[in-house]
Amino acid sequence: MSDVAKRNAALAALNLVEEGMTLGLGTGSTAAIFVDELGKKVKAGFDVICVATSEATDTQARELGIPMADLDTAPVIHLTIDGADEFDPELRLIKGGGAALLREKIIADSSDMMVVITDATKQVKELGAFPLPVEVNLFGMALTKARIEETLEILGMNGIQVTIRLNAGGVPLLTDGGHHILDLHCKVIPDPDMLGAVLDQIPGVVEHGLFLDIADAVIIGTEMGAETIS
Ligand code: ABF
Repeated sequence: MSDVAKRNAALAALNLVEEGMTLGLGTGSTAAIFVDELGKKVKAGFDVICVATSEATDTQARELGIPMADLDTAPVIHLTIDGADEFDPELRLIKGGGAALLREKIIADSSDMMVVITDATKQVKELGAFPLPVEVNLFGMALTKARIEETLEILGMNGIQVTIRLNAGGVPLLTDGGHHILDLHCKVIPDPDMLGAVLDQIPGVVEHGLFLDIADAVIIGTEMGAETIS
């Protein structure tokens, strides 16, 4: 995605922000542009309070002087703006490429409105080309991985590679929540609702990157502007 398209999506989302709102701030490069632009409005006296979906976003926002609350003190979140790795025609998402899916989903699901900022390269007819991130507890991870692989076979999704997300140092990544991430290289997910429901039942799975019935709109940035689908 070009930075022009990202910025156009972020600016379109900024138009949705009203004085006095509590905002959820997403994670990823497009969300980071939104936070930068929001910081300019706050510097000009715009009144908002925000919660962040990751330590990285929290740090960026605080450095820009954006007032931050934590989830326990934010009574309501009016609007969350976040990125995505894929979206389909029903606005179902794959998220978690940035390893922030747990807080992203908690915040998005708790928000009155959740709006995705992205571009056409993330638009798919069927989810799955992007490896599906699944956040797993460190305890018994090998058992959880085996259960996930077995479950995929039962669903007829055979021979799917499941890999552990590594950090830049080449060791298993630890999320903000202190968990690991397994990436499911599904290639295509014929029934995201079924897969999501089944993953939710596997002991050791903390959360997964299928965001189903959560996004209210997707803003698709282009070189010329932005288009919103809802
Ligand atoms: C985040 O946005 C992640 O869930 C996802 O991986 C990322 C996409 O970021 P980018 O805007 O950099 O494409 O919410």
